[in-house]
Amino acid sequence: MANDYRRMWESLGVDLEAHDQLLSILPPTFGTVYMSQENRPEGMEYFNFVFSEVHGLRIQELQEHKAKGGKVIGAFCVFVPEEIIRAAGGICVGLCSGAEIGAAKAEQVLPRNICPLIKSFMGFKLGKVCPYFESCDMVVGETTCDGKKKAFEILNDYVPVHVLETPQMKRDKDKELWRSEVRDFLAEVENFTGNKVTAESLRQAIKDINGKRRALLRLSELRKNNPSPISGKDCLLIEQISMYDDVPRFTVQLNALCDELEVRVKEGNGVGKQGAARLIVSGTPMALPNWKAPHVIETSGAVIVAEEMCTGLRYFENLAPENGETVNDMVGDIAARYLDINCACFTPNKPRMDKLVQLAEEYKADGIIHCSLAFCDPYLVEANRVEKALQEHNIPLLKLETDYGQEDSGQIKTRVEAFLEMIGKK
Ligand code: BJ8
Repeated sequence: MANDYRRMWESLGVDLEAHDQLLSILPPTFGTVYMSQENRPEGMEYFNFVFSEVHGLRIQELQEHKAKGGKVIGAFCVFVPEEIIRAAGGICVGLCSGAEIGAAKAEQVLPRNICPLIKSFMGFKLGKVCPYFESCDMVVGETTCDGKKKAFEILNDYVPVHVLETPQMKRDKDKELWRSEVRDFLAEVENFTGNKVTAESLRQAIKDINGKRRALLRLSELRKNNPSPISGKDCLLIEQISMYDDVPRFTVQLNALCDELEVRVKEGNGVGKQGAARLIVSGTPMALPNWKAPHVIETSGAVIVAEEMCTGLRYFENLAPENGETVNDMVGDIAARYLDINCACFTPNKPRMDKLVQLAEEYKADGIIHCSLAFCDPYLVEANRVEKALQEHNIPLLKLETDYGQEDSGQIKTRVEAFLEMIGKK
């Protein structure tokens, strides 16, 4: 089987040597971060399996889809309306960009001091290390931040990129611009896949994606219990996998895990020590395999109960209505649903502050850790507004700025421990 996979990667044009290096890091890291946890729910088996097959089975499924004439479309942002891709018979995969691979190659076309997520996606593409990237017939970019916006021009030299113009404000004229962008995207996807999006296929795709988001919401709700029945690290893994796994299969498996967690809640069977700090993490997305900060936080004795991030609540907290009559109606509904995402690219972004205060109360959180990638201006600057809002509500906050290297793990641990001591949870 391993040989078959190697042949498959080779046929995709993956650089096998660089890919071997990536694969030599992933399993040990996964073992240290995930398999070392105690009292994990049995339902995590499926997600362990999906991760163990990260470049195997799922890639094979994508190839089978392509062999039948289907298209694979990559996305870097939760603004990409995956309902539309699905309705046109395409498969949408979230491209990870969570590892420091191919940095030297990326720096040939990008400045050194740029957000690690941007450097990572360019490094993955130029280094040909990611079979997902190499499976993509098209990539969808967006204009959320300047770094990404300009990097997509360069990426377009290597793979066709369709860029969605995401507004920076949420006024009526911005809503109209975004609606027209979503409409154009639908036409582009129809053209690219050769499949017409019908009212029926779009309604079904909305239902399917809502099903996935509902299962993720159900998982979130269960974490409101004290003790939480599952670790934050496990939930982050599930949220990361939700971006690329088969939609109906993922939904079934996650609901089965939630059934198990409901029993755990009834039995008072939770993770973490009695009285452990309950923390929310907020900030830039943590793309696979970026588990550094959650690992440090949870091995310091706290339990993460929610992620106010795009690998987290921002991805699934809003649903599109399922009763649209026409394609046009549903495009409007989808556009509205996506514009409700509280990304720091918006100004002002008060709904994000309100949401954080609300989440702290709902999840009975002892504090919030704001975790931003280095050189990410939107989140690093917005951390000031977050701090102000949380101070007004006496919610303790720790601000972290980090990248994909492991060098600062010790320093982060010291700061997390000091924070836990400050809030009386150490
Ligand atoms: S909706 S958070 S997924 S843009 S970390 S590349 S912002 S410099 S990732 Fe994001 Fe969409 Fe917003 Fe979510 Fe730029 Fe910042 Fe890098 Fe970022």
